[in-house]
Amino acid sequence: MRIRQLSALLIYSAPTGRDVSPWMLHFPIGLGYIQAMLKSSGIACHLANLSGMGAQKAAEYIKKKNPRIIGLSLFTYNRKRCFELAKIARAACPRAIILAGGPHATHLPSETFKSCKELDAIVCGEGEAAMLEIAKQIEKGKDWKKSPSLIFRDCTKTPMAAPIENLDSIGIPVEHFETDFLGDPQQLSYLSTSRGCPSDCSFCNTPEFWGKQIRFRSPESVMCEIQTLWQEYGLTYFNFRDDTFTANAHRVFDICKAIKDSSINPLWSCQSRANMIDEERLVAMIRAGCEFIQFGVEHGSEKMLKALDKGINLEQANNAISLARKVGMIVGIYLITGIPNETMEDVAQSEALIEKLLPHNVQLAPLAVYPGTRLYRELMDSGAIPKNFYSKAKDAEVFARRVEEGIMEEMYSDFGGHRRLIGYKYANEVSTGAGWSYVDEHTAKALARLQKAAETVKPKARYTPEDFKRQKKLLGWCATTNMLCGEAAEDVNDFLEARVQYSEIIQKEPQNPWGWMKRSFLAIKTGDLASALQDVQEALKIVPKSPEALDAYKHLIHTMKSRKK
Ligand code: B12
Ligand code: SF4
Repeated sequence: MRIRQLSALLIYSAPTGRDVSPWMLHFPIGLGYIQAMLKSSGIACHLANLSGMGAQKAAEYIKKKNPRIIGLSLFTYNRKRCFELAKIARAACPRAIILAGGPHATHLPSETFKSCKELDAIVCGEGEAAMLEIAKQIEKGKDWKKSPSLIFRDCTKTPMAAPIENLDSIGIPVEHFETDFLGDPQQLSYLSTSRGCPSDCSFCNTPEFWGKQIRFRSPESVMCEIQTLWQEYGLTYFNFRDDTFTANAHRVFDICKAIKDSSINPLWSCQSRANMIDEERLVAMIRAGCEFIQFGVEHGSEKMLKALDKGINLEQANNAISLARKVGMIVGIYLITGIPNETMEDVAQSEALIEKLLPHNVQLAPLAVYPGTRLYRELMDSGAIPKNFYSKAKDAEVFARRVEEGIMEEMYSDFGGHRRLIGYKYANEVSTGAGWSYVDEHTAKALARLQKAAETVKPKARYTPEDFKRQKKLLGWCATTNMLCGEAAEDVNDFLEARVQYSEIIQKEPQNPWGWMKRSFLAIKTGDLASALQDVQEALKIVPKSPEALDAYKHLIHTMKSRKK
């Protein structure tokens, strides 16, 4: 198929600077899906991650690409950077059509137009069908403004495109990649294999953005993506980031079977809901390499769960986590605090929940107000947040229980017996990954208490040798369990036991790179560099492009050479 002149340049850009989380720099794979759709219809499309790039360099880059359409991916956390970029893009390519898509633009179009005078239109919701139509019309020299899913500055809209029923028809991003400044290939390990969520949590925009009907990619398409990433980028660990990966039991079994039947042995993680999991699914998942599962438990108080419309209760949370612990996965939970009307008694219930459920990992966050959520609308209707809330707010993420400024506290230190002022810190300051926000005193205290509870529970949450024995009896041979058992042994410096566990993986599954890699990393730790080199070379025979194995190999060669000198 003939690829024509560059039709679309799709850009992501996140702010960089003080304490910005590396997650901010992840290129949104949504743009990869749009590229896949355009390119498979013969429309040239390029992706670029301009995060952290200076204005002049960005302008030069965009000018050189000279695209007909410039598409910007607009999330709440990158909105300010995106608006700056639109200005740069307009100056660089005065005749280009500048479009924005993504959750922030979709849910807050008037605020977005007000903050960004360079935008020609916003593409609402799912972007592929709309972008394909726009690009086609432009190629034909016709009026693109009649394409679906558009909203214009004067508030006129075109009808929404129907949701794409067959997600496989879009194509797989990595098979079409043409990118600049993509950065670390490990970010491609985040997979999106479904769209939509049947639940209705008050703080989440997914139901409004993607709809309550879940659409799934087929297991074949998912497997093809994993295999391509394995071969092309050497990825051996994948993160399913579907809102609820486990929603459809049959699909879970099919994906697990496809992984087991394939010639590769990836490890992976996923996210689930406490009411959409059972032992059968968990057993199939861990056997197929799922070592880490996260549940959106959110709170330890039934009253707060209701306030969040979470649609699960504590019994379900308890049951799901007990089952995940029974099969032996590493278990993570998400918890929210700083909910309007939440009291310290409610927070104490979340602490008790942590102690009872024994999660290995707790992701703690103050309740944030995102556009497209019921929480946003309720706070707006009650006057708790102003109309142009997000264009005014200087921070990336705005919390439900916030204060405008933190309380500045002086910090002192002792120098030779003299107390000296060494600087200032802001009390109640919370890093949002893209900047800083201030939460009220209740939220700050709750965060500190829960953080402490999460730390305190860690040693108790660890699986014991008896736990591993029980898990092995339940599962039979399972390389994932051996790996976790080896890691647990390493944690208590029982390197001999760790080696036994990894060696058994090698013996039973010589084609599984994880046995070789783990044993090699262990040997590096214990100083047995010759064995480490042998093992990592075996791993590289299986996954020649593995970034971790290549790093270890280079490190070993370098260290061994310098020791010889
Ligand atoms: C995977 C994921 C991540 C991964 C990112 C991996 C990656 N490389 O993409 C990780 C774990 C790093 C992550 C982190 C965070 N995430 Co996140 N994440 C998701 C998740 C679960 C899936 C994203 C995805 O792949 N979706 C599928 C693709 C197809 O959708 P998409 O990217 O939105 O793109 C489509 C449309 O938006 C639109 N579109 C997007 N851009 C453009 C541009 C143009 C020009 C057009 C025409 C169309 C268009 O068309 C695309 C194709 O249909 C979503 C929830 C969800 N279901 O979408 C949350 C979500 C995007 N994350 C969210 C948040 C808040 C975060 C964090 C801030 C969380 C935190 N507190 O730390 C961080 C930091 C953000 C960052 N930059 O990384 C929010 C964003 C809300 C908002 N209004 O901005 C979401 C929507 C979750 C939610 N429901 O609240 N996240
Ligand atoms: S938080 Fe999770 S379960 Fe709740 S609506 Fe959003 S995606 Fe669905």
